[in-house]
Amino acid sequence: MHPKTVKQNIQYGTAGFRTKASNLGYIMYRMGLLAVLRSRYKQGVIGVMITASHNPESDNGVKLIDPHGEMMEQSWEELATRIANVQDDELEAVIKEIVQEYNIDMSTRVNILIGKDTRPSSPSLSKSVVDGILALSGKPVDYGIVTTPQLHYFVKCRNTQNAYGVGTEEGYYTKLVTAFKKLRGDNYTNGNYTNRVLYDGANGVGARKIKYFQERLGESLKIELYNDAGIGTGKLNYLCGADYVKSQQSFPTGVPVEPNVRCVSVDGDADRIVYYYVDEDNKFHLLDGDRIATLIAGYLKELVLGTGIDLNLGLIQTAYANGASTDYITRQLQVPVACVSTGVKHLHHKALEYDVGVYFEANGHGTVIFSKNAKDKLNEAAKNNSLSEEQQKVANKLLALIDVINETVGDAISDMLLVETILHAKGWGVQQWEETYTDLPNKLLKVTVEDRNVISTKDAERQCTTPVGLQEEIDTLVKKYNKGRSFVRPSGTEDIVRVYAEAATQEETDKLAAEVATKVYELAGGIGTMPEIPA
Ligand code: G16
Repeated sequence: MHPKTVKQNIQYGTAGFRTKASNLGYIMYRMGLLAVLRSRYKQGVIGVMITASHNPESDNGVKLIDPHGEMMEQSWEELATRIANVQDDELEAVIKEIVQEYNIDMSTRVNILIGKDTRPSSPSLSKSVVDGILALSGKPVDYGIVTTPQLHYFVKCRNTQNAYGVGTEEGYYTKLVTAFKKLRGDNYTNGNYTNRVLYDGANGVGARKIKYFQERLGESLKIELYNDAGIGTGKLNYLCGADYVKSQQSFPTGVPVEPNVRCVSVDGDADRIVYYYVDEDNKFHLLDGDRIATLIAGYLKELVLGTGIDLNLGLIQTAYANGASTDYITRQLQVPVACVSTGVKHLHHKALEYDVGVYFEANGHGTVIFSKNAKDKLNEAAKNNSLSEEQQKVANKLLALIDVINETVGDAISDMLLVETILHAKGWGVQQWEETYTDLPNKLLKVTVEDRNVISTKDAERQCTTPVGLQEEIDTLVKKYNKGRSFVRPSGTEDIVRVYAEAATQEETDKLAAEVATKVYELAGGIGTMPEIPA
């Protein structure tokens, strides 16, 4: 039914398979098969999300969700790759091999939850996933158009028999909004904080779903929606959305420019968010994932101290984190920081080591997870009369805050509600938030090369090991600049190499980024136009 149409092997990337939508039919069918195997192996409900998130509208992709609601365990990525790339006439044998290797009981009936974003290609790809699930006698449960984090939430709810929350869209909105309103109380403004935010929906599913929040939040948070174009208009993520705003460091199209007003952009499947504003001089200010992480970690640390409970809190970043943010977190907030490779799967995994694990990528992808120990202790503290009234109050506040958070994965809308809650509690406007530290100027560039796999990295992607000589060139360039830092890595979602640079001034940063990009072009088989170095 779904023959293999592409000769070249496809790679499992940062967040599953992602490529031109027209090449994905057979991959989706095969991921339907894999989801059934995984579900039987784990004896739990699995999710399949059809989305290419921040990529252009013509791309699509698939993300697999494990029973706890997190991304599929990495050890199974190799199986996904094996199934995706095998020839049609060998597919059945490979499935049998895996069933044997993992001792999978094929008699159980399993539920696979399917969600999709608003891409025009998503309905037919979803049909291919359904065919794959049915071929192995699994039961597809179609949630239709939902955000990626919603599907993660539904999977977790199903696997906890709704203990985590009610596994429906209504259940999701009710959980988040009830907790948000409880924390906000009757005073919607506080000090410099105003209850108004301009929201860029990236012309995707995040625009659709925010409407349900608008209805339920009412005056408690006035969200003005922009970039809500219909399906198939070609406008998804185009000149707007979280990835555009972060990588271009500029204001998106379609959102009115009002000085000093808080704005947010989400991406194509609403799992990332960035904040920004323009000042009176029309200067653009970005508050990205690093800023969100520091705001959250600082506030949580205050609350944890306020309860008097001993909980260990840590923050997880990637090499893209601005050096100034890491400095601020370690020195000022005194919160330990770990650095891992790009991809929420890596950050989430590391965050599980803490009682309170805050993780964020600079691109706005992140959340907070609380250990069972932390939740048990907080629940005890909230009822423990030997603690002071204030300590009990703070424990209750933290418990409500946990309900605003989608712990399964980065969730743009839940993150926004969390940031708004913290700003409200502190009485901060966006400027006070920004004043906590000064970002080092930074720049992201993309270089197209013949084969991005010629670049390999180590040390959480901060050093590149091949092509030979490239790291030495980067080291030499970095040394020329005050506070210079740069690294390169192959993207796992786009067919390009990413270059990151930061330095003391924007001018130096732009130069360093372009020089490093040129070295990548020369040593890693660049194609197309050569990067230009500013004079
Ligand atoms: C995905 C991952 C993120 C990652 C991003 C870019 O996000 O979930 O963790 O930061 O891709 O990855 P890369 O630099 O490898 O292209 P999304 O929002 O596109 O699904």
